[in-house]
Amino acid sequence: MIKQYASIMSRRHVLAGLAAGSSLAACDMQSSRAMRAADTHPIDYPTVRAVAHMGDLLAARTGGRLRIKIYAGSQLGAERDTLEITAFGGIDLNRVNLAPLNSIEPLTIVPSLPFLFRSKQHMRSALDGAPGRVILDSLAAHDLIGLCFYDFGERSFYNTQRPINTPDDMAGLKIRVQNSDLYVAMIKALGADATPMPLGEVYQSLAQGVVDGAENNWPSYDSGRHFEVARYYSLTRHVMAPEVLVMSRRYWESLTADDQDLVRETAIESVNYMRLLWDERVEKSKARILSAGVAVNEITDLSLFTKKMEPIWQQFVKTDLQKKLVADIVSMEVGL
Ligand code: GTR
Repeated sequence: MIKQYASIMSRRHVLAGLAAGSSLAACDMQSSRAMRAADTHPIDYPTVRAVAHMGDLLAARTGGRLRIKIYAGSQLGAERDTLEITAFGGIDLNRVNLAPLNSIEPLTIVPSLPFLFRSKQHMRSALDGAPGRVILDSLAAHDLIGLCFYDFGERSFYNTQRPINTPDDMAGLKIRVQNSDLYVAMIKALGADATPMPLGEVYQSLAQGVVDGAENNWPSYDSGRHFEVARYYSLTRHVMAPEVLVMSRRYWESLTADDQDLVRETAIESVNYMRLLWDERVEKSKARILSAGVAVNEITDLSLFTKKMEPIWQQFVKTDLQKKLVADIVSMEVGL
């Protein structure tokens, strides 16, 4: 309780500081302070290190005029809240998953669809190419400038009760999801109950039985130490939804055109750096989880899951633009 209170107070403290900072005149923004960046993950996580790398590149190329200060580990709140703050300009840079953007921008639903990408290469090609550009650009209407996507890996289910081999094994399980109707629908389609909650609350909720399970990639299952309490990890690999780095429109518009180019350039450069870190981190997390004795199982008949989730596509892909994006991504020819 005391710990919780302390964390609320320290978040208030940080947010109060940000609010004071956001009253700075726009033209003073770049010269007077570092860009404030939020991430839900701890400081050693690949997304955080990638944004730190972008900050190093920016500082090196501008003699320290453009810099990034990172508030990692959900210091500024859950992703949904930090996105709102970013949209009104209280946070300059924010690395989030696409899920909390699903209710804000319908195009972000597309890469979040279950079983959309056939491989990591397929995901990378789609996001590095025209489909990715269209999605990043769609965020401007919401006062967010989409800078780049980062790799995500694959989300699979973990729980405290039993291995999942077929959707029947999910019946009655309470599964934590991100704040997104799409994720709620996915869990329901598999016959389980969905409980949306911020990432920071998952460990405790698993330990106390508030939820029976959750779904995430190897690094997040590891990093949040969820594997200590949820000892079954079943490799459904149902979603490969990417991470995204956005800048507040307010900060973006305070930059000169040359600085905007530099921000875009360094963000893109941070993607390759992140991918190296990511691939390494997936292997490390996997090794740590396996050596901790977690029961990990492959799914023999994945089609049982894909069939159950098929109606989700019809339910969430409604606009012509979404449909075109889906068709463009599905028809991409890429090696495995
Ligand atoms: C992680 C992702 C976070 C957040 C988290 C969650 O894998 O990197 O941005 O979406 O999952 O489940 O809340």
